[in-house]
Amino acid sequence: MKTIDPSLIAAQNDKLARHVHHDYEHLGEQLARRNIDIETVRARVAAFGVAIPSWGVGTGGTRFARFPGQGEPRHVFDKLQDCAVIQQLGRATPTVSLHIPWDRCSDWSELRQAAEAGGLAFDAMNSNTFSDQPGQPLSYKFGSLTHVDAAVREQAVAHNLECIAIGRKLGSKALTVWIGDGSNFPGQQHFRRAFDRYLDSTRQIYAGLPGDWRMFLEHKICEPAFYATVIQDWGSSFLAASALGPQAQCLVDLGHHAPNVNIELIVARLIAAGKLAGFHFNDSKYGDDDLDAGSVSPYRLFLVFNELIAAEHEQATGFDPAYMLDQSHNVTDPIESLISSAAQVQRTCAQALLVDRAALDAAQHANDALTATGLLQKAFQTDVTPLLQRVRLDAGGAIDPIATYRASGYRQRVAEERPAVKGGSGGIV
Ligand code: LRH
Ligand code: MN
Repeated sequence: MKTIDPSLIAAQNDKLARHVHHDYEHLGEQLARRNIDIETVRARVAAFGVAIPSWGVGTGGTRFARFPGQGEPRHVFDKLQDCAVIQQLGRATPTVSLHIPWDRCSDWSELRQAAEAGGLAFDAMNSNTFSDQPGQPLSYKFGSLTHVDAAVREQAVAHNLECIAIGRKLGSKALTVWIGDGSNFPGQQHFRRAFDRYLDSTRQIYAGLPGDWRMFLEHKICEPAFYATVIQDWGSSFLAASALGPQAQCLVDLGHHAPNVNIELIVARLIAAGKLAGFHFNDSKYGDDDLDAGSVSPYRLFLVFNELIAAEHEQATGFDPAYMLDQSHNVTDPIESLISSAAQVQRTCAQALLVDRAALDAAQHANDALTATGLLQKAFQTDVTPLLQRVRLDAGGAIDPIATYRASGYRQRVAEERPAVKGGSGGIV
């Protein structure tokens, strides 16, 4: 795995380290005046990790077109190498979430060794019954796990069980099930029967879960179905996860809600029920835009993390969320977007750790709304850059990962090794 020469990272860091230590000490003094021990925050942030979506290291597209960049990964091993570079520089992405069949390979143990060589492990597996593969006997045009034809449902169940089998070889401990099943016309689908078929199919997948695995159900308001989606919202997902059992939980993709939905409230509800699987972090302005996390509404991301850190602080029962990115990089270098998005999510976690929880409790009990919301804004408005730089430096990463990545010429290097890819019709990958 040919990543970046560590001596280049060290040389880049040498230019900046003195400032980082100075700025870190200064931030420490500021936080100490707020009764916050920066060392405690640094330790928690250093332990924070968010998984990289394997499908995010290639250039993404929309239904209209995809404009491939230089050095597009050719296969899952190229993707892993790019993920290793993201981890080498940012030190916030120790795991990769694979998507089958996009990441199919002939030797899973070889893939596992390659990942370990790159300092990576595997997070949740993702099944794909939202598109037809070459040679696939039955089409998912009219659905998969909820299709009216039992043979199609069986095919979709078998695919999910295969994803579990692959994940077991790779050391993964979870399966994410997102299906596009739904309808485009009123009357096209019987809502209750479709949901019953979903439960019947997911029960068969659930029965195939190893005891230490989890099943993440991912809801989405629309696309590819544009009238109704079987698992359209957290309510449908929660009903299903509750019917399936304790290993089934609800995964929140930030882009899968109607505009202005209060996602942090949904998160609080799922935490209270012990049913929060985790997240697909990204950002959006209109629909499932899959934009870089925190790039449009960083305060919205902060309000989600405020609920997560509050739950951690209060030791909420069954609270063990999986953190993953799920983005489509249509106009940026995917490696740069993933490095900066992971750092943005890490930054948001750090900011949420600065909320004075005791003062917040007191303000809430006193119905002092202005003080309460002011405590959140104070944490959000704290520049934690020196802390993030220190965490990367201590972990052997790059103080300025994007500048170091660009100085490395990695993209130009892989562009020579990997044949150029022609632009093509639409599709996210
Ligand atoms: C669906 C989704 C799902 C993935 C896919 C790539 O929109 O968020 O999580 O399978 O994107
Ligand atoms: Mn998603």
